[in-house]
Amino acid sequence: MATVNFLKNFSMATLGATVIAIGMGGTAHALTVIDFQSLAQPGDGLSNQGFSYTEDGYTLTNIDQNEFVTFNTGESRYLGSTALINNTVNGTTILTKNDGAIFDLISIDLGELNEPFNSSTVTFVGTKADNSTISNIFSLDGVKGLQTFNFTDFTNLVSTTWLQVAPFHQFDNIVVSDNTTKSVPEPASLIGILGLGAFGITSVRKRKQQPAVKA
Ligand SMILES: [Ca+2]
Ligand SMILES: [Ca+2]
Ligand SMILES: [Ca+2]
Repeated sequence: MATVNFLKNFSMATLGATVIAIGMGGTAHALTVIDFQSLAQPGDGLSNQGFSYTEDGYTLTNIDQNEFVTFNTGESRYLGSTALINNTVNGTTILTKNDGAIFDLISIDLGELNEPFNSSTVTFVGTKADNSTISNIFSLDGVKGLQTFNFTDFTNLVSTTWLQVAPFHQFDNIVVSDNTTKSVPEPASLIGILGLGAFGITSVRKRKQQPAVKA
């Protein structure tokens, strides 16, 4: 019910969560921005951020050997806002919603990683609740700084996956839509996805160990 959703969104917004209610065909959608600002650190250098990061009910998982990292705010490659970096060459990042519910992916900010800054191409693959997949390919402008890319048809997702391919990127401000009017995938589908992830760890850890961030 629109009224109930509005009240829920209103109370979340009052609590400081980055949730906005917008009207879309009479249904209230809650937009959430994953901005990584809780990870910000002063000074130079990098901060290790572990293999998973959760914000606003969504989790980013790194299935490779090197932890996620962030540039501290005094680092020369810091892009003006704390962004997350998969620090494994060809490393895999997976975005899921914590309760296993489906979500829509609206946009993401991508920025160059190493100096001299080069144009990266990043391919995002979304897996939908019906097991079909969708991919979008974004090319960075090669100029230091974050750029917003809008997804096309990244709806009804159970996960989205992308790789840290040379010359590498950092990501920030992931905008997702929590559409509670849609169905929830079967638990078996989620177990299948986690199983694939576990297979990935075995093969990936043997051959992908180089850090993406230049020392
Ligand atoms: Ca947030
Ligand atoms: Ca940020
Ligand atoms: Ca750029």
